[in-house]
Amino acid sequence: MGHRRGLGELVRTSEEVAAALRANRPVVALESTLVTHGLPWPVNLDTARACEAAIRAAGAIPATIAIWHGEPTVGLLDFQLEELASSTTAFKASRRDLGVCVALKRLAGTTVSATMALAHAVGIRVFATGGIGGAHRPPAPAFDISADLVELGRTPVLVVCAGAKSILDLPRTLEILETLGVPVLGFRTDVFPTFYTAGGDLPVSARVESAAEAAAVFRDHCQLGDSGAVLANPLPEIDAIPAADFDRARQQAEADATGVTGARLTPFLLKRIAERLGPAVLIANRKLIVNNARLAAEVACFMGD
Ligand code: PSU
Ligand code: MN
Repeated sequence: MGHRRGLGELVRTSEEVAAALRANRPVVALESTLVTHGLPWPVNLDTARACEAAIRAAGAIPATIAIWHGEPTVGLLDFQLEELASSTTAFKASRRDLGVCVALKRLAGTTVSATMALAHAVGIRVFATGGIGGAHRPPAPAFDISADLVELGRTPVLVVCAGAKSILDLPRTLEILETLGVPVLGFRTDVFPTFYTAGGDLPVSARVESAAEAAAVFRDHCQLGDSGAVLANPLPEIDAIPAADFDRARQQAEADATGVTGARLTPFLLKRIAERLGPAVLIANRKLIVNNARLAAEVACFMGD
């Protein structure tokens, strides 16, 4: 058994992303489980491309991350993105699955936890997604807690998201983030956003008013410790889904989810809810993901060296 190689040695970085990192230009990581498991074809591909375009328009370089037939890849090329988006057999890789996917040469979308690990391995500090995973609600087991939270507790990457969906136990999710030392910053909001529904009544740990302020907070946070941080960016209320409609769909989805456990639970609930609520949720979902990509790029531009 040789010495343990760093995660970074196994990672393939696209030429464009590698050049940007060498030149200290702003780079934003994007995850790919929302492409393989979160959104249906062809909205998934369209959303992924729109994120990359929004990041470029804001002056940063996008780095979509996935496992490409066994290769952890930072900066998917467009043909790779298209194959991933149209695949019906791609895996969902969280942090623990990285070694499995490499050794068994799998094609996989990476979750927030796996994407954070790969982004950090190559030196990317800012990452955009739709929503983070968290602690599930009953009847899921009390210990069904996403690896996203654990990774946030140990990897210094800023995750820009629209909060988390209320399929999760949001109070418990926020308590776990506090326990793990993860600041939850509200972007021009005092409350933790609830993805594509309006409202939310749980406080964030601090509010920031600008991308520059978010970058300053994250830089100082990293000087003082090793954990990540969340920047929660609410979807404008005008685009949001009424919370009562969402709750009804959630309850029906939970009733249908009997026997669905583990990594399948989150995609199952999201798919059922989207089916019940119709095209409005896809429009809202796409919009918030692209909003987050844009904000992440703005923050990355203020991160400096
Ligand atoms: N939340 C969403 N859409 C998603 C996900 C979460 O609204 O697509 C994905 C993300 O990739 C997240 C993962 O990292 O689900 C969490 O899965 P789990 O709960 O199995 O850890
Ligand atoms: Mn789980």
